[in-house]
Amino acid sequence: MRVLFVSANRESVPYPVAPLGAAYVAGAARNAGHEVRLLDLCFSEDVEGDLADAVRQFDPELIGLSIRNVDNLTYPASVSYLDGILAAVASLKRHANAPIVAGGPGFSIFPDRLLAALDLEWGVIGEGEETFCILARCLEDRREVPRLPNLIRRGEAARGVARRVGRFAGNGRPARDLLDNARYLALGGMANLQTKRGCPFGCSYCTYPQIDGPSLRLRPPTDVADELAGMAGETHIDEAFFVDDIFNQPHDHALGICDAIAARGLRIGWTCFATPAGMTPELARAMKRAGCRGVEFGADTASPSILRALAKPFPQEDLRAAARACREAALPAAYYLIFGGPGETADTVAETCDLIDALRPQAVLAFVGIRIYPNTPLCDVAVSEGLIAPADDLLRPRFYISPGIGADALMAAVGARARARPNWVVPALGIRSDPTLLARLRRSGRRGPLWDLL
Ligand code: B12
Repeated sequence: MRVLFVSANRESVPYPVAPLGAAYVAGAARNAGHEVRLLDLCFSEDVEGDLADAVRQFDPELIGLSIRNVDNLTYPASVSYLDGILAAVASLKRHANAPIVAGGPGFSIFPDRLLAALDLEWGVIGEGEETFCILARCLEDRREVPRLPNLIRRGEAARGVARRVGRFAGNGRPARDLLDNARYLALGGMANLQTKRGCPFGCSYCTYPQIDGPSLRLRPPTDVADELAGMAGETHIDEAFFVDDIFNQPHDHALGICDAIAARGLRIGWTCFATPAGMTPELARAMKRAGCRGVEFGADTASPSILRALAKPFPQEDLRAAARACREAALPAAYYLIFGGPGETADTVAETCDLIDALRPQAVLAFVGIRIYPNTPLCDVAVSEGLIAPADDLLRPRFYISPGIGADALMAAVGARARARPNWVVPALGIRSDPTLLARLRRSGRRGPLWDLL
């Protein structure tokens, strides 16, 4: 079967991100015997024309649409990408007769809602490889499609869909030859790869377990190091980002990955998301040895009461211990903060800022207001506090800000702290996140995490 994959993402902030998820599913489809192409709309200057050309040249029998982002998560400078996605789908329908199957992280948060909005029959929630290939085979053979894990059909409720918990990507690799690596690298993007899938934590606002499933599926460390070596060798990638929800859990798996990378002696720098929970000095040293240029901790807050309100899986003390571990290993550490959670007040904001100062971070990336996603405990809190109504459509971004402080006072408090510190980035308030500065940094030829370049 001729399968055309289309990656709808066109965002270039903080830098353009290659469609790794689509490349994984395309790789699996190719391994299953299908002929595949990938149209990446990221750099397209004429979306309608490029879609029409791709359809005319390839005449696809099936289309896989990858929806990574639906909005930019940034209050008050919120941007929804929905209109662009709707236009791409309308254009695909105009030019092609083939069925369109949607998937991707953005899709997986709103599967039933997006199938209805886009008027599509099929979608895949989370990991796509195996489900997409079985669906493709059924459609090709004109057989009835059985109920499959991760597969959702228009009109079905996402809650009723069983989730796949098997092997990581069926042990396949992404079809990296379909990605325009040179272009992404030239624009300062970090190449992406993954060591595991799944997130076992239950942070109250977060979508990761919904997208990747709550059960961890780990890759053998040598397999990851081989892939990284291949990326360095074949495509001259010198900076990578581990796109795991959390790199440093389970601890010994992360340690194994670092040891396997160090044993290869690769000259490739990398960055990752991590949790302060269980971050040991041993792991920080191993990460440094393996080429880690910096670690981005998803702290969200440092106030004990807000840590509890957000159901973060660590106490404040873990933040101190993680910072100590990184400092001793000379591993730069940045902290993501999200201000405005349930119970936030001027005092808890100050508490967070004071502790973060004490950690002497390399950088702080702060957001104000928390994106409310459906089927999360935070959504229930927002409903119970009357901030949203149960029937509100959350596909268009809505944000939670604690009534205990309010949006204006929160932005003033965070803005004052951030402006007084040279290493705080607050995209919502335009603090050290001016798009022209970011673009200049990206093109400067210096590589690595942008916060390290600031
Ligand atoms: C790592 C990451 C980043 C890194 C990326 C680094 C890099 N070099 O790649 C950084 C920090 C740069 C980043 C930035 C942003 N991110 Co981000 N990011 C993630 C994260 C944690 C993982 C994404 C990933 O690569 N996964 C690994 C790949 C292999 O998996 P996948 O894409 O999900 O693909 C699988 C399935 O989805 C499915 N699939 C994918 N495509 C298709 C297609 C078909 C047809 C099918 C059937 C299946 C399918 O199968 C794939 C393989 O199993 C996700 C959260 C998450 N758990 O998904 C957020 C996430 C994708 N990001 C999000 C957002 C919003 C952003 C930003 C806009 C934030 C901002 N304002 O800066 C930017 C946008 C950047 C850009 N240019 O697009 C949101 C998107 C949801 C939304 N509200 O729109 C997410 C979901 C986080 C969240 N809060 O919920 N991000």
